[in-house]
Amino acid sequence: MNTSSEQYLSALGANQTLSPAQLDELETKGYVVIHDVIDKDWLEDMRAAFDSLVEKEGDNLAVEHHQEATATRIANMINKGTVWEKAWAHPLILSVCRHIFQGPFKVSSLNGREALHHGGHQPLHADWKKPRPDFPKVHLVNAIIAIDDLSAANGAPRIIPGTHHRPELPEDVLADCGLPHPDEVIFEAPAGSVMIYNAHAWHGGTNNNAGTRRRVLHSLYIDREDMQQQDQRKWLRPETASRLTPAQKWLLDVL
Ligand SMILES: O=C(O)CCC(=O)C(=O)O
Repeated sequence: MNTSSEQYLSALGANQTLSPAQLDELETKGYVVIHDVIDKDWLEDMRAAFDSLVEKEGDNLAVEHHQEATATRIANMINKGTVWEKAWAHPLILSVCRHIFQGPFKVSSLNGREALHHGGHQPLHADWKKPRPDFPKVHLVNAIIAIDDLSAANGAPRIIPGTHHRPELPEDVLADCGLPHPDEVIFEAPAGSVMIYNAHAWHGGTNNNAGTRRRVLHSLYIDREDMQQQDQRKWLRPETASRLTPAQKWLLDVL
């Protein structure tokens, strides 16, 4: 990590100490779950902002990324409200990213997702699909932020511990990535919790059978040498740029 990256990460507060248990989970399982990251008032603001974006964008929802038949998605949230800034630039999330990447990184995208009633199931997948001649280098880290309580009944995400250590994609080795996996763990957690994971680990959304709200944010980070999912040099709006600190601009790679 060069000096300027170190300085920007320090300015962002990405130097929090992780506990030995968290470090062990990141190494062995590939993810860590942290509760009470987002407080009640902030959650209320996020819920209201999420729903108002859904209403406002209608059929155009997630056109900047991709739409999903049985889940609501919102893309490019970096440019859709101040309430999200504290999420993609959250010091604790960035501290975990820093540990997983072990090198400079940037924001790749900030998206919202909600599995609809009876929908939302996804095949197990890794977020990085390209070849990995540099395995085990980490290209992607994701933070799934629970805006609502997440449960097995309402379509919480599943993850297969330890698969961040595997160079293969699940579709290369599993007969059917859509089936339940014997080792899967469901990210069941109260609103305000965050699961931060090495996004080479196999994971996916599950079905929202209960039909209760299960809004989440996907705050995705990528190695600084790689291409962002949503190129912020293209998408950054002047009003977003005007309120960002130099360190936040560095994190979005728009300096
Ligand atoms: O929101 C979730 O349940 C996980 C979704 C996911 O893994 C994805 O959209 O790639």
